[in-house]
Amino acid sequence: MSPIHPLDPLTADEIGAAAALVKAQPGVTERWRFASIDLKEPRKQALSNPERPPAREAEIVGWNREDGAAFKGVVSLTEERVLSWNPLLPGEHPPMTPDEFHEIDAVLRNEPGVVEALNKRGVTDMDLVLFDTWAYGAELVPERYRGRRIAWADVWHRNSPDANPYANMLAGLHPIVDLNAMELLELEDRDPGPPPRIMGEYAPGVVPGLTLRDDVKQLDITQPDGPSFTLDGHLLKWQKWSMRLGFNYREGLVIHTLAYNDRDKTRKVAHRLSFAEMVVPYRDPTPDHYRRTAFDIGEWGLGLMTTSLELGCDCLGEITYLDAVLHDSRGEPHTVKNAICIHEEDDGVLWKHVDDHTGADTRRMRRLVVSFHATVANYEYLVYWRFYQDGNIQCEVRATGLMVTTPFADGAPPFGTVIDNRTYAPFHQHFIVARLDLDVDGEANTVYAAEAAPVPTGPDNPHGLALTQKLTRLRSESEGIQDYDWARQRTWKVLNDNVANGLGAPVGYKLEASAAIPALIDPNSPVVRRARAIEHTLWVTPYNRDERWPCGEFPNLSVEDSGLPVWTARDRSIENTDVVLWYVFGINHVTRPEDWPVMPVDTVSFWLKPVGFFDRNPALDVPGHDPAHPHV
Ligand SMILES: [Cu+2]
Repeated sequence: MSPIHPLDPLTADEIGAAAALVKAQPGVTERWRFASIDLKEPRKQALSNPERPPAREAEIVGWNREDGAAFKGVVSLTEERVLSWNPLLPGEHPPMTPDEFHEIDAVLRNEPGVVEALNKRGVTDMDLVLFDTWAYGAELVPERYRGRRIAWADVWHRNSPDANPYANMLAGLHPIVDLNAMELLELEDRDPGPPPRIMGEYAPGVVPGLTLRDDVKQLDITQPDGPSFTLDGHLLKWQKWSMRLGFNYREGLVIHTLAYNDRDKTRKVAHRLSFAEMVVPYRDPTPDHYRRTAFDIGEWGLGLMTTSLELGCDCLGEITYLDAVLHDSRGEPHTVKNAICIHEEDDGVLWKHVDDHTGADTRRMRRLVVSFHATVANYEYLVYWRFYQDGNIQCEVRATGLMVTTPFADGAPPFGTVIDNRTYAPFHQHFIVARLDLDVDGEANTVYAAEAAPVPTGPDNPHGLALTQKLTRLRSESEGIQDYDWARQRTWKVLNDNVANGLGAPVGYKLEASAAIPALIDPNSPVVRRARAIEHTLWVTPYNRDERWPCGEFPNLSVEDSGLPVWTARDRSIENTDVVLWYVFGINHVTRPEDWPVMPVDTVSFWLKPVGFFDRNPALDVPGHDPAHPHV
């Protein structure tokens, strides 16, 4: 075992020790719950001297179920003491916890009023019922329940124990619950009319008349000599790339201290890459859906929703797994086995030319893939960070799982697509905010908007074909708020003006704005007020260790986005300094019949690519198929 590195996630022992320190505080009783116990990451400067590692600290959010009083604090694991323990601000609520999801399910299925409502609809076997609890935005909470730890739920019914749990929404039936009192506050019960007859099954055993294809031959991926990467603790090295892997309850996988070894020099590319928020508003104002906006990271936590990966299904080939250590709401640690998958893939041709004299020169591309999968109730998000031999970095997200669908009585609402008999799937969007703390050859970076600029026809351009590139230096946070511009093919270059490449130009990486989606929503709507971050493709801030959550630290039951719009209102300088890019991308999910009853992956990605970081193609040294014959 290698010693703990300052960026390693908390171990089970550390989580237990952190919880014990808080529980020993006066007034912290059995009625307390913990939403998060996470590494308080050291400042960048504190990492510079490996001889003197910074103290291990944990950040904890907990609350008292008795009165709802919530606190946040920091404990020193090195000194074994509580450093701070302060109340949250009014209106701030700790995120939802998986334990509450399960506890309220147990309450609801034994609640006489709920059982009676289900019986009225012909549902008598409670084992076939799923209570799916969602968080609220504060503005949509009924006045009489304001200030409570309140949530609402859908009720779903499966046809048999093996059947799709999300096939049949019991439309119109929505418990409203208090998660501190763990009680039903009221039951919305509207008559949706008779349920439609549908085929909502995806598992072979329950899909009627399904014949599996018989022309799929075996496909094996083997690496008899093992993979070309090494993993030492959380330090991952592959060819010229190196990085440290982190993991936490909220973001899931984190890529730390990413560097590329260039001619025996370790050149930093990024200090930290992660997903900081995900906002999923359903764009359907009908009674079953108007509250349905999920903050899958801020309310629920991608880390807490991370599931174990299975060899041969989730990952194919020579796989190395890393476990993740998380905790429950009582502060007890537990391990998610095989939470992170590391492997390398063949990815087709890297470069090629066929010469009349020397023949073909072809190099095959390899990529290193670090991935994790999160199941957020009905939906799955599969996240892949990919590192390429030519310095490219790709971040891909695959959305799959089970859509929210709803029966209708007569006339499909225009806010979705009909996907089965009298059943529609509401339109919705998945906005993901990636937090990209790039440090291109050091911290002093500047972001430039780069646009294709066609030159008007004139004496110097008589045929009207000239094209130039326009670079706009983004000097302050207000200038750093950027939108994608298809007409100008806008990208963003992160340049280090203090380091020149061999051509005399500043070294850099660019962010290619693929998968950017516009908000397409009234800026005054309650959803946007909670998630102003989704209104733009890119935000740029100067690095601040405490600025982590673009829609605010506590989106659960929030009114306003207290993250990016508040920080950037100061309009700080972002020139020649340590910048953080916040990239908003995702899926504008106009639902399809083909997404039913289980959705084939919908794939989106964005790229970070070197621009002048190298002087020429850095992958000339990738060996060919047969090194004895260099042109083969
Ligand atoms: Cu979707």
